[in-house]
Amino acid sequence: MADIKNIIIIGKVGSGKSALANALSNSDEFKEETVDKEFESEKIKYRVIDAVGLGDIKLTKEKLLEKFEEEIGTYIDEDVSQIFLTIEGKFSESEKSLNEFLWLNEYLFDNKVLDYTTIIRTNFPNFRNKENCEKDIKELINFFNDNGKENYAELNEKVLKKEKIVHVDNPPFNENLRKKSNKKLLDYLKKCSDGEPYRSNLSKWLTEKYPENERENKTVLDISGQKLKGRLNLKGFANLRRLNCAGNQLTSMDLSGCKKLVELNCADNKFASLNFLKSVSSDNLLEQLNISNCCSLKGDLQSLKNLTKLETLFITNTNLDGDLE
Ligand SMILES: Nc1nc2c(ncn2[C@@H]2O[C@H](COP(=O)(O)OP(=O)(O)O)[C@@H](O)[C@H]2O)c(=O)[nH]1
Ligand SMILES: [Mg+2]
Repeated sequence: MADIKNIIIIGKVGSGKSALANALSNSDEFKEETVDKEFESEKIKYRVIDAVGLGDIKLTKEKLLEKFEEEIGTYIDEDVSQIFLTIEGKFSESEKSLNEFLWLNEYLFDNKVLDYTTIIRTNFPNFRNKENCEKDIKELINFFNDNGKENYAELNEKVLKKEKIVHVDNPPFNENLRKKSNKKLLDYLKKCSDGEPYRSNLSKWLTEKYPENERENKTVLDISGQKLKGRLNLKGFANLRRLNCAGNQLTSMDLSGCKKLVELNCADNKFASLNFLKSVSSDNLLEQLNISNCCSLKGDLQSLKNLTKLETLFITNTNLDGDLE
């Protein structure tokens, strides 16, 4: 779907993500739940996606990753034009969410997220004053420098020093300000509209090797031991019965396209949770599953619950807990 530009808004809970999504799409549809909305400006089609909030003390990183996969995974598997990272108020109060953002980068975005990220300073009443905005950027650069973290230095290099930052103010019920911030954001997006969108290396590799119109014929797929990294979406493999993707560095999968899967070997990978198994359909045919040697696997075995036909399970050398009935 190259004709629509996906914009994903990520940031701390309460940092103005939904207000930004509303200002951008000129609507009131973004509230608590994650939603997406399509709109058009100067003949360019956009889809804005309001992601799960970061920095929630009740969520572990693994749970957060699960939520991201469930709610925005399919968008990430398409092209992503821009990630809008919202930062509101004092930077020091955003540290937990910034760290989570950079952690998610490895699991969801091939460590390339910063090449597509723009910081949106929300709730910035002086957003029309250039000096104020520049002062704020300097302070932000200093904050990231002082912190001494490699990741933060990268935020300076790839985002701030490239002037990928927009200051806005979207207070509720202020149509006038909202229009101004809408214009500022759309002008900015138009400026970046020629840029290459984000697409994972794995998705590019898969499309090259298995063009989407040829996937339906495949019943067996062996992509083991190929140093594949990140998130694997096997959409279109509608007749796949046996999949071997063992011995890679996969961090998650979307198997919702593979309704006929009987045998799945995904041993020796970097999955953080078994959440990807939820993407198999409820009437799945899976009989054999190998998830052994996935040392980073944590959490419980809940996700195995809907595998009602499962006969054989290899599960040694993981950090999973809980009983198998
Ligand atoms: N003054 C002002 N208030 C804002 C701005 N952005 C969001 N808010 C308010 O801050 C609160 C949280 O915003 P919301 O968009 O729901 O945050 P989210 O959790 O990141 O989606 C709401 O009461 C908003 O009306 C802004 O730019 N300026
Ligand atoms: Mg919200």
